[in-house]
Amino acid sequence: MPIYLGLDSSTQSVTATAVDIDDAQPDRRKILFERSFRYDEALPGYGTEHGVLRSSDPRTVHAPPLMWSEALDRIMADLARDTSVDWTRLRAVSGSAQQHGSVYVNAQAGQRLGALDPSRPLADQLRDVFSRQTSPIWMDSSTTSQCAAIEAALGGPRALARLTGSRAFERFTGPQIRKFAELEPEAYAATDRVHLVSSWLASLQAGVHAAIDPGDGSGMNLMDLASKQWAPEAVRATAPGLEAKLPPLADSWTVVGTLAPYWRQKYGFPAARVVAWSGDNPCSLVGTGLVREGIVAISLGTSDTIFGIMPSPRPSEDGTGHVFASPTGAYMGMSVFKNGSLAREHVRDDYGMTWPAFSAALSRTPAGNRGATMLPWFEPEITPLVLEPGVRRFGLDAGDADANVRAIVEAQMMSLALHSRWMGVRISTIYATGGASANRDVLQVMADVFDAEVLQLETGNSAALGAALRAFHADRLADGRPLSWEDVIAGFVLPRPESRLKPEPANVATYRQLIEIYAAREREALSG
Ligand code: XUL
Repeated sequence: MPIYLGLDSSTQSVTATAVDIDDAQPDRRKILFERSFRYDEALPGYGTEHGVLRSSDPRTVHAPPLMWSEALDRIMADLARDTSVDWTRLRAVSGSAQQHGSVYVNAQAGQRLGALDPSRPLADQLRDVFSRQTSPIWMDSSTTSQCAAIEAALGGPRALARLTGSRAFERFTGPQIRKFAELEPEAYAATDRVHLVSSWLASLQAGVHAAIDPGDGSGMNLMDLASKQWAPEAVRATAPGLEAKLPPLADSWTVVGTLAPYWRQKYGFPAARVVAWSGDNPCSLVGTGLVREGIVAISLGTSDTIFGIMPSPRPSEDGTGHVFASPTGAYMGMSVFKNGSLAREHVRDDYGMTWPAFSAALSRTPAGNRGATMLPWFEPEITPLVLEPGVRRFGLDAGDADANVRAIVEAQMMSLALHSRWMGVRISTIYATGGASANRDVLQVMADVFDAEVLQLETGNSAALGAALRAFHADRLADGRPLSWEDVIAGFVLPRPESRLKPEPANVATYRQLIEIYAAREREALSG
């Protein structure tokens, strides 16, 4: 029986999920192995906090690409050490990575990738290949002027959104590349290849420069969403000579190589296929089973995201959301909120609570919070765009711990609902995933605000599972035995029926009014 491995290199941690697939007996498919560690704890030498490096400017947020690389080595070592799994059955590997982050490497990188020495630690062999020591990540919002310049060159935000699926966003890779080229022209000139986190880690696994998949490529403001090729006018408007520095784009199911000798000789893995990596949200789409239109998923992770499949690309007219290519070949609509887990943790810590105490506070307080609301912008926000962070309270006493707990959760859910209206989907069912989806008090607020049923999924890590299932799909395709996406996900991503939460009609009515008040407060704050 073959084993498929999915890795997820996320903002704060790395996770591995391996699945066991018995074709003859779909009911015996199972998750075989799950392992995760946090960068701050496992690799403290990089000095990250919550996986990132901050500066005095809250808009600038980076992370070391060497840390992501070392983390990959570390998790592969952890896998190999687990002798309860017969890793010789490993057929294919793929991965998921935080989106938008860029990795800049010099001309030595190609040769180095092909000659990684199993007798030496991976990190020691990569130290001198980065032409930029730290990578801007999705939490970075420091490129407003570059966004404006790119939009202007392409005929405005709507024209750019029609071409690439999104207007220019500060965290998107194109504006980030432009900033680097403007501020550090020499280092930019010394850059041979600009990878995404996903394509860089795939390159390490395969030992050759790997392609970028259209799912993650859609987060760059550089890809023509219709053709899934680089858009020459966008590439030209971004930075000089960029066309020669971008890896090619290739379908998400492309086999980019086999596990390089480094992994085989050092850890005893077989020559498994390496399938193009993608972004965490595109992978989660597969890992939550959203391979057809109708249902949406909400992931409550470091960022909160809401997404669902779209058969054809319909860019968001109000400029808040994104259309990405889906790794299934269709498209996906998505909105992203930066004040997700870190904002929830902020409130929890400010009031000295544990998670159970946070939940208890939520269940003690009434839906609608007696009209008290919060705009939860602990950090600069992506949706809606807020560059100057600051929490605003309306009729809410900062000293009232319980009311603040309810206020943050209600604010997040109302914001998710408000800023996904552009997708034009009547949401009747939501699959909840990500760390905070374990909290049923939070999910009840979700059900009531959206007036929709909410179901929890079996696995919290839908991105790593999605990557493993993408590896399975691509492996079968490469063998000339393709499977439909329904057959790929069967048996894995079923929501737990007993987890179903139904909206409470009285609460739904409360939120129908409160969301308009929230929207007005948000508009006022943004215009002031
Ligand atoms: C997506 C985004 C975030 C990151 C988090 O556009 O910015 O969801 O992918 O990992």
